[in-house]
Amino acid sequence: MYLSNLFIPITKDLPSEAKIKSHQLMLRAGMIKQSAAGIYSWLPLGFKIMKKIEQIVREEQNSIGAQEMLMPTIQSSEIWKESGRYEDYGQEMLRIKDRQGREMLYGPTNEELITDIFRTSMKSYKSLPQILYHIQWKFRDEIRPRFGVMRCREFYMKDAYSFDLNDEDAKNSYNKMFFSYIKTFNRLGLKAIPMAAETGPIGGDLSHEFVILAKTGESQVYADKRILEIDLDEYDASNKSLDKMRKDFSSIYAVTDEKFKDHEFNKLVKKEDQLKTKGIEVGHIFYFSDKYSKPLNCLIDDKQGKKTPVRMGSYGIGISRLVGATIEANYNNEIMKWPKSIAPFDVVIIVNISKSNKENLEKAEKIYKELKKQNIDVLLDDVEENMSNKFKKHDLIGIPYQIIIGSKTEQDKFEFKEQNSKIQILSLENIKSQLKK
Ligand code: 5CA
Repeated sequence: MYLSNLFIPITKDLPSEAKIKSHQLMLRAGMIKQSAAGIYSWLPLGFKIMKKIEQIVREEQNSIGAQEMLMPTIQSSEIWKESGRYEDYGQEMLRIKDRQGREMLYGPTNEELITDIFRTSMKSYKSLPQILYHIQWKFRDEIRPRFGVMRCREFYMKDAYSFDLNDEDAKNSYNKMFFSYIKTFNRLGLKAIPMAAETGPIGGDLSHEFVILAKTGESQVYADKRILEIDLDEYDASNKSLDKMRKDFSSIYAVTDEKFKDHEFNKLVKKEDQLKTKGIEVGHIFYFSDKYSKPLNCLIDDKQGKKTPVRMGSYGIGISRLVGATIEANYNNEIMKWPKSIAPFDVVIIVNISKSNKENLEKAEKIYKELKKQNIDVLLDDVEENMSNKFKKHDLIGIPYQIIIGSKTEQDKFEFKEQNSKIQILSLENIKSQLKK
């Protein structure tokens, strides 16, 4: 992609409500544009990053056998009346009437709809276990949408639902999903700490929030510092049961505000290890057994032929929120830093171009073609602009590697720079092999 062809409306004008860095940087880099309070359009740069996050989430869900499907954004109120949540959900639910006067709603979550799909299709324990998921827009009419994509009214979420015969199997599904979340956030370059959490309007008795520590987070969290030392890359999962694995990642004290009890914290965590800070919730998982299957009459024949409500859990990841959360976790002043796994491009070629000198651009185009051949996703900055502006712009966009073609470029050696490191002078072959790594 040539920068001159990219729709990337970089701006310096920020609205006063852009209070936190991720919101400011996303607007400045032309990643999103607000269309109404808490509702955003995703412009090409922001959209590309969000899609990369989505793809990693998808791969990790598929790898535990979860099956992707797609449910609609608009739901009928009938199933919500059956579960009793139509009234309970209150003003956060956006209610709509169709032309026949039927009560509809924009889905804030999908427990009811998936239970309805399941009850009409699956009748026997032989079809269990199942995990179904979709990645779809949700709407919650938040009283105070703020912080850009972090607390929106319309947001993009992966939500998965597990179906099992009994509580023991269902806990196994919960543990499987728990561990897959640890892996997912690790691939996204994030340290998301699982914290014991309240279940809120989703309900149930077992729940964890996955929280990234950040000063601008909205959740107050309390933890034993030692939980920060647990590292998936050093964890040996061989011969361990899923239950043991979940416990290894969640037995050190870490809770959200609602679960916090002062005396318990002081009793369980040494003073010097106590961590009281803020965090961003990027995922939330729930085990709620028959909370929905019972009122919705979603019954399964067990091995003895007796009908029993299917046992369920639900598992969310805030995909659009993760774009902002990743910025909050990694930015440095006016510089965004994307983990390589989700960076909008692998590398940018920054070319010093003037009207009189087209030679640099020709060199750059040659490199561009070579890298493209290797399946490296490269952006070529072919805009006529002074180099210091170009550097500022690329600091903002945050592509992890730069190749600089300017006065210092020799015959076949180029300036190559990894974000936050020194410039190296390398041949194209060396650059290719560094990028391939
Ligand atoms: N049905 C369950 C699990 S699928 C559920 O809806 N859980 S949730 O309410 O915790 O939402 C899941 C994730 O969506 C959250 O962890 C958060 O990352 C994201 N999320 C929730 N509300 C918003 C919002 N208003 N703006 C952006 N992301 C949100």
